[in-house]
Amino acid sequence: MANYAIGDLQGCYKEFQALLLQVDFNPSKDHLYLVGDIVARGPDSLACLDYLYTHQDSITVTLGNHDLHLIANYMLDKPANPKDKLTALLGSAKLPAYIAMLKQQPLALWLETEQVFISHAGLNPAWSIEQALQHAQFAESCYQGENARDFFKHMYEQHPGLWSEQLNEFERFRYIVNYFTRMRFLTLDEQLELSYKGSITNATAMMPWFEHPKFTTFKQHIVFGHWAALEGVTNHANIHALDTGCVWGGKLSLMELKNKQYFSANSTDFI
Ligand SMILES: [Mn+2]
Repeated sequence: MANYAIGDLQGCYKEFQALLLQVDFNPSKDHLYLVGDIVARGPDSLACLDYLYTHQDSITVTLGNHDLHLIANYMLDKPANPKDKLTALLGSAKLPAYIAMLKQQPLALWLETEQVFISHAGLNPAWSIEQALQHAQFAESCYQGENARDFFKHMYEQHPGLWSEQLNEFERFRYIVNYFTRMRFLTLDEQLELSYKGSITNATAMMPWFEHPKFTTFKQHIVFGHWAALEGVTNHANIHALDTGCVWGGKLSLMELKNKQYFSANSTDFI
């Protein structure tokens, strides 16, 4: 029995299958954690969800921004962006079942045995792992509850800069979702910086979230995706960036969670 994590699939089904073959993934014994962004931009989002659905007892996803966007569009009856290449998925008779499956997935996970925290974008340094899991549970109850449509309606409004107990439930939901699914940079006063789209080298008055001083003495492992431009590099042995840009011509990365051993499949082998 083994546990694995794989970075952002984004419809890269062939590389996904190649990786599972490489590690001899056995759905009847092993468990697979996907760090989110299963769908969008890549060639075969439908095949990825077909596989997840068939093996859902052996797979857990920590939802990414693209997954939440798919659910939101579905629930709010909004059209997809053509560049997301979701036509086949949106035309599938299985779509309602796939949306229901995605909605059951968490935003964050803690694996005690492996000492691994997993979420799509990482861990907000202002939160302990326990607090992060509590925030994730609140947001999950929002998108799994009967008022889910209302929460999705408010998901794209302005980010509430600071956490406060005065935030209403929609603002709290949005704040938590943004940290778990969209975070890359933090300002020097530790607020989420969502507008900057440049490189780390050119970033001024901000830092990648994992460069926060908290993480110099952080002992647990963090597994995340979302940030292909990192090319897997965080300069922290215990902070694992698994989005290695498969959909952009890079590779798909897998980590065996007990021994922290890496495997990859190059997208250029599948053109
Ligand atoms: Mn993402």
